[in-house]
Amino acid sequence: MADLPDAAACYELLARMALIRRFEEEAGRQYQRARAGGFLHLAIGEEATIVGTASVMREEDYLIGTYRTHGHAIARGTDPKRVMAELFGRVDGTSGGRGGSMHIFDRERRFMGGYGIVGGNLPIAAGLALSAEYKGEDAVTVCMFGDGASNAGNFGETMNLAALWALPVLFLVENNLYGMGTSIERHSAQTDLSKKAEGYGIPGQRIDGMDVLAVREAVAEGIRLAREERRPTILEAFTYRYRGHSAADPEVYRERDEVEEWREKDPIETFARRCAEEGVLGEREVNEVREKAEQQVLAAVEFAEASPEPPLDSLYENLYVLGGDAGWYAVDERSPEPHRGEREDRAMPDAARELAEAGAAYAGQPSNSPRPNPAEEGDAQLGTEPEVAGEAEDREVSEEPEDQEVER
Ligand SMILES: Cc1ncc(C[n+]2csc(CCOP(=O)(O)OP(=O)(O)O)c2C)c(N)n1
Ligand SMILES: [Mg+2]
Repeated sequence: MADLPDAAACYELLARMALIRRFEEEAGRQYQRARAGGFLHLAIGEEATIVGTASVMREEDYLIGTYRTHGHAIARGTDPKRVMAELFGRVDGTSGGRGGSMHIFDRERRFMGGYGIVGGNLPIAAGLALSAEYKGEDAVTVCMFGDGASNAGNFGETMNLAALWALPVLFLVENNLYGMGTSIERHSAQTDLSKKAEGYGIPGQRIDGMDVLAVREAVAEGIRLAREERRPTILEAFTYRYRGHSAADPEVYRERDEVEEWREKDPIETFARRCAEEGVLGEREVNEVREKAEQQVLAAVEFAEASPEPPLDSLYENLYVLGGDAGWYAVDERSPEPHRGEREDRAMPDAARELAEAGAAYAGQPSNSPRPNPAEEGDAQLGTEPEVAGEAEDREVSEEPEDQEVER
């Protein structure tokens, strides 16, 4: 077990984790109140992986993540007020209110997003690392993504180029055991994700993502390898999200007991307890950390509420369209039947099966006539969002796809 750093460093680690936890709880509440719009993916439970990583990065280093990255931006130093304003769709948000929860971005702090496309951030990370190499900079890129993303085609393409071109990049898999409602045993042929490094001749290591110090130590070494030896690494951090995949997740794929077991390893509680036991932080400091987090988050909500919505005449700013045939198309193809080797006939809970059947029935509707385009129907003015890949999938998890309002 890694030794505790000095009191100031322990205080900072605890404060960041507590702030992110409180921020995300509040984001969930504001989503229920329909103040935060779009989709919302919370990383409650994953704070040690996020904070441990960011804590050993230099200012010049790049961090890039997925759609579950409110905490990543805050860990990088982005003001929680601007993150909350982004969730509220307001002009003072990190993306001017245009991106929402999945697209937090802060170029100044070199937090490069925020991507709704699973695995979409991987090649971009290689590009960031290549640009640093090209410009002769010392910056290292840290790329964080989910266990599910490690199956994407561009995972292999990115790893190959990163290894081949000796790019200064560290890949960190946030293995929370699920890709949406699909457990790792059902989505990855190789469940030891650190072994995926072997095929590219780069180091791979598994770490305890619930232990902020273990994450710090391994990430610091991975960053050193990238910076000094131009060697990419894959780290697989075991972590867990206590909440559903997104706010619209009935969670039929896991048992309550499993969530409770992980809560007992809570990264914030265990770290606070250890700091107290070893006499590095007193009860006063631990309470102070919580109170400060509370105040910062309430101030963030107040700020977001007071920030105006983008003016209507700015609707077409920052947009580009290729060609004239813009439109949205969805492809729904799924079967409720078990796939060979999955043994779902035995292991699949009834509720999960009913859900799959409902999905298949939904997809089986006649699709030879084009799906309505919300822009053409005029719904766009009413605030209906166009569907992008991530959102379409999210909605399938909900038993009643149209009822997103009810889920909030
Ligand atoms: C290319 C692509 N395919 C499918 C989706 C739908 N989708 C959104 S999140 C997700 C699961 C990803 O799981 P994982 O990589 O483990 O990340 P986690 O959500 O657990 O953090 C899927 C399949 C998407 N957004 N993009
Ligand atoms: Mg996952």
